[in-house]
Amino acid sequence: MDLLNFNMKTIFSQKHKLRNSQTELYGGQLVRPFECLERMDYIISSIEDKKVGEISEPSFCDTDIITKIHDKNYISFLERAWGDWVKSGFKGEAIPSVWPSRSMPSEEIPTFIEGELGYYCLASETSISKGTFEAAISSASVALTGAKIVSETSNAIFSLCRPPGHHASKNQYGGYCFINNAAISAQYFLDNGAKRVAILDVDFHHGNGTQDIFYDRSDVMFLSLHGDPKDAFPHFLGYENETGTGDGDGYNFNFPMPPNTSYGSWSSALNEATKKIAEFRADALILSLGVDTFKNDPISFFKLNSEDFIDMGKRIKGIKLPTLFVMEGGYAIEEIGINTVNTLIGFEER
Ligand code: OKP
Ligand code: ZN
Repeated sequence: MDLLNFNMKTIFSQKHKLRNSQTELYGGQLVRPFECLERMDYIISSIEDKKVGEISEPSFCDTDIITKIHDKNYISFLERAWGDWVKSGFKGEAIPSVWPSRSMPSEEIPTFIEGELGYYCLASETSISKGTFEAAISSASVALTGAKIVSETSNAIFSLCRPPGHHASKNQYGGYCFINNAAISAQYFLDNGAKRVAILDVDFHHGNGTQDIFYDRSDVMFLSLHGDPKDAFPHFLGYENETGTGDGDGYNFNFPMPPNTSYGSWSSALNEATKKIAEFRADALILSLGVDTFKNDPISFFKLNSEDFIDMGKRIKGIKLPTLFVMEGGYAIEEIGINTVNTLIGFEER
């Protein structure tokens, strides 16, 4: 008796709830974060409604892989940041207020928490609160468990990560991201037999962290479709002329698109990206899946409809590679479930 309509397994940890920040600096006010824990409830209930497949807890994590991607001092900063902030007597959540900007290019790492926050943070909307590090590690374990299964079985897996990861660089957090779940998964594939891995980032925002991590490497191709950084977060990376450096030259592709882009032109860019992945002869694909390209997303400006995500899933299936889906953004929370699941269903339908 098969009660499932599809057979895509989801990895998910309840520990994401440890990330429950109450403040996001937005438009000069402290608001409830867009990246909230209810996002997961909507996705889980759509997975159950559409009978996408079984949902299981992560069973694997590896700090060595995490520190192949992120600097050790960055990870230990994340681990102690909340405690140090509280010890310093601050009352709110931890938000940086000063940065090593262009006119202060010293490489020294400050020792006081306010200076450290500016050093290790790339954007101030992301407050650090109690439990943030523990949730980020659980999110990493969701990604790595998925990567392990894909690597062992070649079956597609959905790693339902929260917090997301694609803005986290080697040594900076921000854009709601702390550990780069897609990047550590790519490293897992490479350490377990893959020669080349492609990371395709379809979140509305440019995956600056993933780009930074692999910019000088030819074993991971990074491709990102996103809102033009002239108009959209993260603003300071994601232009078309960023093609990689050193060994990585020719292995980075950005497809920035203007406000009001709809699925017609978006999917043309996807087709171009798909061709690059085929030429690269990747052994595995990681899809950084954000559904904030949706027309009603409150912080984004593309115009995808819910049905478009089904077609997106079909085209990703057409790449014909062992695929790990890693959850990134999506803030129209009423529709985040259906948009995410439509992508998975489009991939699973023949
Ligand atoms: C994280 B992910 C919009 C401000 C945007 C941060 C967005 C982080 C997005 N006015 N602030 O890529 O979905
Ligand atoms: Zn996003």
